[in-house]
Amino acid sequence: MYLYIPQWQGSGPKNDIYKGAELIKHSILAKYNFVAPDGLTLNASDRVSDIQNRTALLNNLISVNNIIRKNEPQKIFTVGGDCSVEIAPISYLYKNFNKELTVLWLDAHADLNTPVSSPSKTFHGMPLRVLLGQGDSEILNQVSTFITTNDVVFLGLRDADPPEKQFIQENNIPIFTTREFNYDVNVAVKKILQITSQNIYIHLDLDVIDPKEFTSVSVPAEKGLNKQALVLLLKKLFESKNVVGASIVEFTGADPKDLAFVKDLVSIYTQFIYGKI
Ligand SMILES: [Mn+2]
Repeated sequence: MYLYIPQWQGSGPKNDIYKGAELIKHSILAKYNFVAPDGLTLNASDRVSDIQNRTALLNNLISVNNIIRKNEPQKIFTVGGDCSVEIAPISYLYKNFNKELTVLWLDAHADLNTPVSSPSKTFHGMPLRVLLGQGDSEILNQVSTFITTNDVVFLGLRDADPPEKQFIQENNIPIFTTREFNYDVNVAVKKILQITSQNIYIHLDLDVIDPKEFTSVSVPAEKGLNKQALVLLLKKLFESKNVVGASIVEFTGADPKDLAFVKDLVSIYTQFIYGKI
């Protein structure tokens, strides 16, 4: 299924991510069969229990769970929205594929904070930790199955907070750096294919891309992936693995030129997820 989730509240006080999602929707998604969850709130809410907009985010997590459970899809392609929109899709797919799923986290950030460790208290820095079973208890109650640290591979991570770095080290989570990737994409891809399971989920926060090539993100970080290398990786993954889910998240739409690249990405995903449309 193709899910459209323009939730922005995980990114902080400004709704730039909502504007970016709407731009993608109106410019690109019209010809595909995207559905939005019922009951999604696009309002801000208070900071509670060290999470900005917590009430809105908890409500939206329940809404996304509902639409997925009602449809029971085999594959899910999600266009966001902020990074935290993927908690429900990833947890569902992990359960559906009997825990045989590698979650490939393409992101400048680790998204491994807890409400206590998070410097910003924004929820888009926490979704991977939630998927691993740690964080706000009411939010965790809405997650049906937790993944493990053995199921995660980072790609392009370069801006992790100290507690996140410690967590990654303690749990030996592999990281493919942008340097080795941009240096020889074929070698890096080969290694990624070797250490991942046959079923793959691709989380794609657009801030994994180098800000010199793509600026329309809310938390840019220097020295990112080349767009060309990213496209090659995605194509190889779709050719070699069973990609059961994927996302495009964190687009602000600040530079309209970046929309063309998002269009290319949507086109790659939709060609492979459910075949050609
Ligand atoms: Mn990020």
